[in-house]
Amino acid sequence: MFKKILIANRGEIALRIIRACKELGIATVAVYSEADANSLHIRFADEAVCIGPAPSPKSYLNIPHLISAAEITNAEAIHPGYGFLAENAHFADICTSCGIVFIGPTPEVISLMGDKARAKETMRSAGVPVIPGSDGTVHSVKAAAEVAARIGYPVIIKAVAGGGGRGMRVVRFAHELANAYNTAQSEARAAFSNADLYIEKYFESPRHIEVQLLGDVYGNVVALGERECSVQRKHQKLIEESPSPVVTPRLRREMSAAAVKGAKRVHYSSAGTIEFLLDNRGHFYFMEMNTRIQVEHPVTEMVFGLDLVKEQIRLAAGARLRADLRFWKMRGHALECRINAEDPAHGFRPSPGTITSLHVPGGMGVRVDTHAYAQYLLPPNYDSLIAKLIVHAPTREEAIIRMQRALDEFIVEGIFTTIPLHKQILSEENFRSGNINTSYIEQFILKTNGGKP
Ligand code: MV4
Repeated sequence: MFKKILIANRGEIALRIIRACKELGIATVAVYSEADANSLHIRFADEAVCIGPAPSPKSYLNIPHLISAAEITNAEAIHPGYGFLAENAHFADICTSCGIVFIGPTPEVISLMGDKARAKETMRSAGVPVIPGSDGTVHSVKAAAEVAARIGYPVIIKAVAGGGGRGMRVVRFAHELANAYNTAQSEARAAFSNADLYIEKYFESPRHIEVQLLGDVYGNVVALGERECSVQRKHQKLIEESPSPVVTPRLRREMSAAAVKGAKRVHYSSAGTIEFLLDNRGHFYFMEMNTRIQVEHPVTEMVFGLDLVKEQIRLAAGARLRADLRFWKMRGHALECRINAEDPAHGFRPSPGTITSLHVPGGMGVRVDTHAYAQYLLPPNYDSLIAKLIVHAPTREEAIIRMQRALDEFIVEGIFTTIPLHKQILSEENFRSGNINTSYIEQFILKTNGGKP
């Protein structure tokens, strides 16, 4: 096992990784930008190294600075968390060349899954159902029009280097195709320095359901149930849960088997997630694979009673996947609300500043993953997640009641947060009956009252 790990991240996930390391008896090195000098991850790590000024490209994305910090502290491995360099194949490759273990899959797999068209082709050839569309990329309006005519409108044009909702264009009629194609191409070139596009059948209001995976370097892969992530706004998830209210034991077996088959095909060797789109007929299709630990991993942890970050670290150290994991069963229901420093009453505008007072909920079945504390000055430079409130209860109904109780106890003063929005969603009838899809927020929350919760 590693003796010392450097955490190339900040915020709640840096604390989450430090906690796992402490329980594994591994020493930790925090890195921080000048804007994060008063952050908790520095306090709880054994050592801390400043890696540059506030803007991420100069600090948390600065590969030479991170490698130097690992070298001067003798860290044997780097945990990238999520975001920043977590899915950067070049960074994973540099770590390996410098004799530092990158805690994640191989650079080859990161790079393959980062190309959404190649990822899809790989999954299709492994026998995983994929969304009907172009074979690989399309290189002209004419080629796109031929695919669209074959699969039928509406279609969606996506950037191969996109993902997470960036660089997409929905096309409802043939006469809109040329314009959408050219716009998508320019946007993709500007945003990702890669203009390649692919095209697929567009599903209206699908559900977003993802399967958690763990794989080892010996070819063993296990699926740990699904997470329902349909409650999102502009591709930012707001609430996640496990299990999904619509996934039956049979559908779970089918999705898990497909996800395991796909992961085995690429020799996947870490914690990872396969995202599926579930249509209104109950058919599921591969969408993307995320090669990192995800923000919403705690809902899976709560229903399995398993520490995914500890397992991910053990796997990176070359451990075999625990053979008994295949037989573990999900227990109860977990919900996660993302508490962001944003004002939902004013278009979710960011709300940085000082948290003047803070009271965090507790009690049975309540978990709060946060780096916030009273008098913490939230810097404006990074994402607005300040806490993840996770509850676990025997049933979905009880989990919802427990979440309402915990949200009522959560007091954050000095900044605006998404807490009032979460209270509104949890009392809304469609959410309570599990009638949610990717249009849920636009349909039932924002349309009803002009965005004011
Ligand atoms: C789609 C789709 C409908 N049809 N693809 C958005 C994020 C990226 N992972 C892919 N996304 C979508 N792809 C087809 N063929 C609808 C979405 C989508 C979505 C997916 C998951 C979660 C939220 C979403 C919100 C809007 C659209």
